Amino acid sequence: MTTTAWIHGALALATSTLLSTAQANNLLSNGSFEATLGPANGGGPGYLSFNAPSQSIPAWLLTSGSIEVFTDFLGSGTQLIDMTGVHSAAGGAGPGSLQQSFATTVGATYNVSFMMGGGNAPVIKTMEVAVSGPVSTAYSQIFSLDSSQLPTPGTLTQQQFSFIANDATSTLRFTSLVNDSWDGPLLDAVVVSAAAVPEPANWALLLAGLGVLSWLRRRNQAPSS
Ligand SMILES: [Ca+2]
Repeated sequence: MTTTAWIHGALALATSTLLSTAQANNLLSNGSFEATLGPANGGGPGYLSFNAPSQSIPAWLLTSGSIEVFTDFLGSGTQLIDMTGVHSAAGGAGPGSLQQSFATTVGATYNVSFMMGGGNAPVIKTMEVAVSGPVSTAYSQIFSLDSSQLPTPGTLTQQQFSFIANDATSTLRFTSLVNDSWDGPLLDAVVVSAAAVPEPANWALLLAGLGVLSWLRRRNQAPSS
């Protein structure tokens, strides 16, 4: 094996190690709502409603309002959540608030991604997304979606943000802000992962390899005397 081949091999190893570090695990359980009671109970495409307080959605806590497990929208897997289950005007408990807590390291950065969608009037679906712990709120933002702009009714779009944890336990909470909506805001594929912090040894190997490659290239390009 030549020196250059060896360096290329080492670079590939360091790069793949860095990439695998980035492919972090989901800190949430049942983030895609596939472990719920939805379709089986409904006997096929359809929905199932839950009112707060409820722990019927495994790993999640419904703290207020109502939600529905849907099976006939284009999310991830076969099930997702309609965050406004049965709205108040229809005699329901209104927009839902769904949360899950997980362990975090104070000062560490976390990436959150989720899918959001909607259908039927009103076309604008809004949802507050917050991360809080016993000490303070690390993140709070209102996500708004014009569901008439979706390529296909029922399509969901990817959303993401990052937060720095203030507490050893953080609670991610989704709260629908739409009280006269049948379909949406829809929620699916919620993933929380620790931001990749590459091992110093991997970075050192990567930088050293790049340095040697650069030196080899310069040496090869040097005019022969
Ligand atoms: Ca799903």
